Amino acid sequence: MADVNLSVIMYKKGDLRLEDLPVPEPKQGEVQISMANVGICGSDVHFWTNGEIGDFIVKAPMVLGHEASGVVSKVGQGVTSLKVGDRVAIEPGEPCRICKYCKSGRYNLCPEVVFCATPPTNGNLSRFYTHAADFCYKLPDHVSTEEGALLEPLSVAVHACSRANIGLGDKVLICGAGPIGLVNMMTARSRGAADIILTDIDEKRLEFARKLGAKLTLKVTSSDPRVTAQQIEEILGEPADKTIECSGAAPSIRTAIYATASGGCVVLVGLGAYSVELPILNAALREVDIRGNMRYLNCYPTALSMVASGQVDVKPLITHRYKLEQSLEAFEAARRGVGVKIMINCERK
Ligand code: 572
Ligand code: ZN
Repeated sequence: MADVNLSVIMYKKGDLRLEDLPVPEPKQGEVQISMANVGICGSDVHFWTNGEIGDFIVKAPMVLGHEASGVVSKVGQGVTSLKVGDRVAIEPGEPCRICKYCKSGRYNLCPEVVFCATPPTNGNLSRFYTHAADFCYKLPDHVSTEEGALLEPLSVAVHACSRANIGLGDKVLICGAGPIGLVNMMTARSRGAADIILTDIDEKRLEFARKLGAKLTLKVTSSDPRVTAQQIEEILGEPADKTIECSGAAPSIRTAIYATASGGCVVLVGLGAYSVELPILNAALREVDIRGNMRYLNCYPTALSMVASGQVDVKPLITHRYKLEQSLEAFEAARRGVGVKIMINCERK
């Protein structure tokens, strides 16, 4: 197969192919990027296996991948912030910049955002890709392109912990010990949380979390969320001040509400069913705020500083590495739930 711009393309549900595409040229304000590393996210796997997430339906072939980094290979007209050879992390969503959300500074809520690997927009699991220069962040020499790609999930956590207002001395519950739960643990720790408990139904994930420094973990075994909440309270010594729900599972969201202290806050990060039954009176009468979370907002610079300063070490999240040519194998592994973060290297070697 010709390999001018080898790319990972999903044609339709269950149909993933490696194919060559033309090399895109950078438009005004854009850079062309020779892609370095792209992590596989749950949504990439979900689009491939289900063909849709909510209202977003894959109707035409789409390149996957949005947790990405690379090296600037060309600059478009008017770009002064970056030059050829700069290593960058790519923030995958470009908002419209003119709607009321963009103008008021909440660009993550822009309804017109163009986001990598969200239909109909192509992602960046390719050799070459073009992106708005101001949504690319230059990496210092000592920050690797693998870490650059991991700034994407880390930014989700920076936003979630900010939505929960996690601070000094807080007791924090994190539901779900997958990649997003783990970056939330690291970020909550950085923000000064005193005690952090992680829950999951999978003991292997909790074991991995403990290797990354989790001190408190609970394997969820009860089907009664009140029982699980009681177990969490016993471990923490009191209810959690703030909870970040990363599983999206209905029983876990119910547990999150019961386990959070009156006056506290539950941030919903995990993706699950469109509609779930919740103990809403329990939340309302105890002033437990239930907050949404949409990706991230001005979080890449913070995530980069956290990594560059050594405050967090995201590298151990990567459990499996593949070359772009092996992407179909990598996606099979991701579908089987192998490891934690699977990273694909797009460099021609
Ligand atoms: O890394 C960002 C990210 N965001 C996800 C999922 C995976 N990764 N979100 C959940 C799905 N929504 S969406 O609006 N959508 C498919 C565009 O339902 C976006 C945020
Ligand atoms: Zn993602």
